[in-house]
Amino acid sequence: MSEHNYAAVAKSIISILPRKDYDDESLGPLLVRLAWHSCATYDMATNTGGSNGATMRFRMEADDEGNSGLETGRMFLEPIKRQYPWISYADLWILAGCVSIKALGGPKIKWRPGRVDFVDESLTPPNGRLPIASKGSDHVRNVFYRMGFNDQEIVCLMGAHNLGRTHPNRSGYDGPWVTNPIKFSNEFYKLLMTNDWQYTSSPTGRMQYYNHDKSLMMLPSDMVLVQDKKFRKYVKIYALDKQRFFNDFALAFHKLNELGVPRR
Ligand code: ZEM
Repeated sequence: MSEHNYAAVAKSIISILPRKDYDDESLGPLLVRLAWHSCATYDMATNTGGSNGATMRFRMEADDEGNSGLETGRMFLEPIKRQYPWISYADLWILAGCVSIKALGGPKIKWRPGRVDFVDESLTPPNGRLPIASKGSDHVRNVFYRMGFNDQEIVCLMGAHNLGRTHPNRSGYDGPWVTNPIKFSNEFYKLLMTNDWQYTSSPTGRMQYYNHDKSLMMLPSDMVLVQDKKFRKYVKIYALDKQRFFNDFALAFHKLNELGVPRR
């Protein structure tokens, strides 16, 4: 078996994405969220957390409330890890996110391997670094500024909510953001700009926004992007210019994937 054949791993990941029995028939969105949460613990001030280390393998991070459901994503990648035992989990999770975005019609994300799996469990970042969907613009800014992102990058990265859905048995929220949750597009921004949103309780009692027939949803933290004037400016830009969104997203997602990864 040849090592470092990341193209072969990518191909194998693409082959397991379609699944008739799962959600909207693709594992892609879940794997994008797995990659995102493996990065989203990063703290620039202490250079801790982030995708290097694959610390979500450890109980404390796996059990962080925000990571609910991601054990399923990690489980789906186990056969790939067995097929290519030389790849680190840390690289595999990020590669799976990049490959899924492209396979679902999104931009090509620049990929760099080199992450390692920590053996020392004490290097696991503390719980509570992930963003909380019920909170407002201050919280959203604090979390993303802590990672080193600016307002434009925040709005851009949130465009990943063009993919997938919220699950009552995971986060307590209910429904997809867009009409085709397995096609990467800028529809999320277009929908944010409409007035079709009612602040209502989900079946589990979480407060969220539904459209008129409850077929689509927004999290309170998504709605912040149009309530806050500085964020709203970028929502408008990305709603009107899909190509610009794709270009900016590819840069921001790559930056996310590199946070805390030691590079020579
Ligand atoms: Zn999400 N996200 N996210 N996100 N996310 C969910 C689902 C997905 C927040 C959040 O609380 C939630 C980013 C930013 C933020 C994806 C990607 C990215 C869910 C639903 C919640 C509650 C989980 C469930 O029930 O299954 C918050 C508060 C965010 C920032 C303020 C960024 C940035 C992302 C990538 C770049 C994706 C792809 C999903 C869909 C997962 C799936 O299983 O379909």
